[in-house]
Amino acid sequence: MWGRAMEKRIISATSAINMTTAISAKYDWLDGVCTLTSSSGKYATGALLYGGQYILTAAHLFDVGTSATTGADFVLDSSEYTAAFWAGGVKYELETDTAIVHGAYREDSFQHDIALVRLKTVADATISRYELYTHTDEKGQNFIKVGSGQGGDGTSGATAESDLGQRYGYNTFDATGTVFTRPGLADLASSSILAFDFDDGQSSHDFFGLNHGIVHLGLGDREANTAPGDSGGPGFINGKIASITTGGLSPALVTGYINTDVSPDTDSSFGELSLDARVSQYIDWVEGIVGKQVTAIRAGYERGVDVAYYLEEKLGQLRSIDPDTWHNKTIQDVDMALQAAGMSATDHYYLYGWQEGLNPNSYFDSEEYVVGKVRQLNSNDTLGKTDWRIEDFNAAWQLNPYEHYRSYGLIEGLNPSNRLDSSAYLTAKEAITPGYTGPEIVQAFIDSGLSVIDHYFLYGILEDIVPENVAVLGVDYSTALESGLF
Ligand SMILES: [Ca+2]
Ligand SMILES: [Ca+2]
Ligand SMILES: [Ca+2]
Repeated sequence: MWGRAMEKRIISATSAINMTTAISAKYDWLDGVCTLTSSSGKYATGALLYGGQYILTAAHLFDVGTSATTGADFVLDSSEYTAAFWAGGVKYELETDTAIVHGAYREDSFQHDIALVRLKTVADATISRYELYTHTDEKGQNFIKVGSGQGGDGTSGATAESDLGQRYGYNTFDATGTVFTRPGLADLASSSILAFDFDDGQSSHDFFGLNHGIVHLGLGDREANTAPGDSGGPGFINGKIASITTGGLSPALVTGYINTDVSPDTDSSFGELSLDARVSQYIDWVEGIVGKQVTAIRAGYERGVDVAYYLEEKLGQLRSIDPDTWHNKTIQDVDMALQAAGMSATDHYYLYGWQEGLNPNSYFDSEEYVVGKVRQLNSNDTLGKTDWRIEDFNAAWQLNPYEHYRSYGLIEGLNPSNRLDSSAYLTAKEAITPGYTGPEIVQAFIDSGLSVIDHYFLYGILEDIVPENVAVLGVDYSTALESGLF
């Protein structure tokens, strides 16, 4: 179909079996990635979008011909495809009914390889939904690629037939398609393509280094490539979908390019080139069909932790401790280091981060929270004492103050930080919730197990509630901290 043995793919640089295991063990949030199988035996990959009814995937799953079109989208019956998700140890097999293929896509092109598949019914709420990465700074960023395709290794290429399970790995976006100005790959010269190469750490196999002066020798044993069956699979930056697997090819087959391939053919081996559709170029197209995406980040907000924020906090700390190692690293690198240590960012926060003085999101500040709690103890004359100090609270609680907030903050009327006035927030919620009194809203939060911060990240953002600073602090917190007096 591609003429130059263009393939669609994902393959681990190391053991495919390990990669499969790693998904379920470490990355619960990847459970919104599905395996798409057709009644005619095709298989591919997709990812569930916000709203829970549309799957983002590749256009080339569908037959739309090669003739130029008017640009109108292709609306097709997709019922031959079933979407399988694994979430919480349960397999969900969901039927699809309609595919919307981007109107600029043609079967003989690598461009505009993007489609949406609609599920017959909204997916179960336990399955993760994803937003789209809207920024255009993808070049140079590491990403996590997920797919259901063939396994193998970088030296031998894609050898193992897919078991239709999923694997993930990492790579780095080297360039957009506009880098391909020479005749051999001129048909890829598009700003709506993201390209990357499969590195084994050797300069002689660095496709972009040798051919375009974009030297990057890969991510060691985490470097991965796509393989047949991975088509449509998401590439994530910060938990958002930045790209979709289109395919790849061996530079040995391209006139005018230095061959960096370690094996003669297109087989997803080291030294090959891979191409993804660049999602940031299709935001309006997707939103026109699925609806406006919201800025709440289900995938990026877990157990009270805004993952991207927390990784930024951790990166800042690492840069101050070890600037030589970390000054030019990104939060993706931090995430990879944590994953290599066997934990997610959220796990790290609850195990270690809070003890290192890091905060889980922009609205919780453990120092400000504890000061607020101590002030309340004093003003309530708690246990007949009006000289409570921070060390008294710490001695009595001994755990992470954020866990205190999540358990008691709402009931006790405490602000999580000076940047979020809880009572102002609840008043704003009351104003847009007809039929509910303030106390009923508080009770509804408690019944749902939601802190005010949880509500904000999961719902309040959608409802246009804007957190307000605490209006009257009554005491200069920094002075109070120094003096220990409240
Ligand atoms: Ca690479
Ligand atoms: Ca490279
Ligand atoms: Ca090869």
